[in-house]
Amino acid sequence: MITMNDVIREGHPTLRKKADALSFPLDSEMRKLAEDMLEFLINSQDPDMAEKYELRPGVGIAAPQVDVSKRLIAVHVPSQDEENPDPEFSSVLINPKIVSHSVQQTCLADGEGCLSVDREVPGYVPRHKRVTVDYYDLNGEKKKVRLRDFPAIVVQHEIDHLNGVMFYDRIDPDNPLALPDDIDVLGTVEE
Ligand code: 4LI
Ligand code: NI
Repeated sequence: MITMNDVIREGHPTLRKKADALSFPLDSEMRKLAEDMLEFLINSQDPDMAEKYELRPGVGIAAPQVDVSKRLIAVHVPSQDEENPDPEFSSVLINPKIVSHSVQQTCLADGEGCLSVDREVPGYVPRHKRVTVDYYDLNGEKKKVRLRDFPAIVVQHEIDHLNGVMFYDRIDPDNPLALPDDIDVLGTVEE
């Protein structure tokens, strides 16, 4: 299983590389990696597993974060709705591509965290509020998904990793807490 020891941290050159596209059929090693990445996220969100294995909770992870420079991400965003036991979005996405997005932007009120960044970086990270993403699943089937708000932010953060981009590259260096006009802030009482 994947633990924090497998996760490379900022400063490692792999995090700044553009990852390579995958081709199908996936080999068994890549398939296993994809399954392990999704399992890591699920474990990291389980209080007992997280404590036992010292996992930091995450909702997204990209293959370059485990030093595999391939275009593969896993996302597991739990439902906030108590009535609904299904996760809001849980998938492995291979060769993901944002094919369209809203003009409207959003950002997290408390900023973004990253499994590869062991410090708090204050500042708003502007993201598209809605995205349409084309990708392939583990079986090589072509998929299209429309996401908004938190799941959309997570997928954008993870696709950035495939392009060597860190979330803090998107924070305004002169004024980290300046908000672009008309941005919608997620996780505030107005939500
Ligand atoms: C425990 C169990 C407050 C601070 C609020 C925790 C289950 C920050 C937010 C979680 C923040 C779960 C998250 C991300 C932020 C902050 C990621 C807690 C795990 C909230 C996910 C990739 C950015 C994603 C909202 C510096 C490791 N995740 N919080 N950002 N959660 N989580 N990101 N921001 N301020 N990062 O981190 O997985 S996109 Cl689900
Ligand atoms: Ni990250």
